[in-house]
Amino acid sequence: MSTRGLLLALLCPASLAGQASPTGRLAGTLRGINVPVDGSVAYLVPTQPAGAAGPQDTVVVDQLNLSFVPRLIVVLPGTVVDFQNSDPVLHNVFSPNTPSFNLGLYPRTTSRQHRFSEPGAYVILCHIHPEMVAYVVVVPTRYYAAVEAEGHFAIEGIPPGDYLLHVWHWRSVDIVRQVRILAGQTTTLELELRPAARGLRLSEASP
Ligand SMILES: [Cu+2]
Repeated sequence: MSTRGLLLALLCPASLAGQASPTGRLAGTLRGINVPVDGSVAYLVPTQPAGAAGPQDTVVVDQLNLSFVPRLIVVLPGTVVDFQNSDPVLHNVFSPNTPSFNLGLYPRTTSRQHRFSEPGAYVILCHIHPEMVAYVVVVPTRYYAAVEAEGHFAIEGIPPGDYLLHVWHWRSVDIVRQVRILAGQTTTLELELRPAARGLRLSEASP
């Protein structure tokens, strides 16, 4: 996973939520069992109904040198992603996940947009260039973090309460763990990421 991808994933940190009351923090360490942890996304979903998160401003994914740049983005439901084409060749952008979409063929300096309304993990492909792949992870919460290559992650400014922590990676079995966030405290936990039995799960939209 590219550094640029992780940086973009962090453009909407939880600290922007502007919580006035005391908040808590989650710090985790992820260890990969026969699978890399780089490119994982950790996010917290409240177990009690909470205010809707998102959408955010339009996010750009470029197609440059026959690659999607960045290869991983994390967005809130309803966010529009602008898939640009900076290559001197035609590209096509589609996702086989549910709900699927196909933006068709389009040339250099043009772009097509898609609104990601439903939470889930979407693999993004190009019919012309089978080596091109990107991931859009739509999370129903603004409390998320990209996991560093060493496996560390931290989510800041979390309102106290009970949550389900999800960890997603395209090659791995999803982790779901109950966590309690306390005001003024850091909740720490260690997790193990394991490879999915059948590799890339193209038919599954749920993160
Ligand atoms: Cu292409």
